[in-house]
Amino acid sequence: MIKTSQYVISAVSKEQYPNQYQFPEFVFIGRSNVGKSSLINGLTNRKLLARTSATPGKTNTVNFYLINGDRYFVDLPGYGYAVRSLQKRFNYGGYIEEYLKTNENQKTAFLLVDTKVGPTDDDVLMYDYLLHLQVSVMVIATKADKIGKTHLAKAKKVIEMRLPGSQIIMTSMATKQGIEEMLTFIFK
Ligand SMILES: Nc1nc2c(ncn2[C@@H]2O[C@H](COP(=O)(O)OP(=O)(O)OP(=O)(O)O)[C@@H](O)[C@H]2O)c(=O)[nH]1
Ligand SMILES: [Mg+2]
Repeated sequence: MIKTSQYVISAVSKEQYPNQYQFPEFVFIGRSNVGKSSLINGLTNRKLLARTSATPGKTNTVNFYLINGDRYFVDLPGYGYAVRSLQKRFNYGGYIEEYLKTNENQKTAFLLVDTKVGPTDDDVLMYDYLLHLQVSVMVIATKADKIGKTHLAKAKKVIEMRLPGSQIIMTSMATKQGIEEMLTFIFK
């Protein structure tokens, strides 16, 4: 369903956001290394559109991708990774907050949580923050390939308990699980 995907800009402040057309935005939020950039590549069926890395902290700007010429995917820096210096954590947090508080275009948040780890305290805080800002949220459980099939239902229950009222899609970029379901949601 995604015919074209195109890198637009890596913004470091809201003045650089491409908001001249009022396109809806789908923003990928979550801990560093949870798989935000990989998910953008999986959805767009491009290997190298968004840069990924095994080392947390790869994405450090607010990256906009134009999808089918009429909506944006927004890749954010991750949060909550202890190894990062305090100043960087604060700065990256600043980018996330500045982005979420800018209300030019309609936003839908994909909050990514690691299927195996479950929602961390930071994820719970972010979930509450998004609800507080009245941004609509879809929870994306990532790396589902890392646990056995028999444990998937249990993992989903843990997410439902930690993030009450959440809608959840289980995904894996290794097996392509969940991509169709996400695309259906994005284009509905
Ligand atoms: N097994 C498995 N590994 C994955 C999956 N998705 C991503 N990864 C790996 O997880 C690591 C981090 O992926 P990224 O997409 O760079 O994560 P990110 O959330 O964008 O990280 P930051 O930009 O640092 O915030 C990479 O080594 C990916 O290959 C998945 O579905 N399954
Ligand atoms: Mg990234």
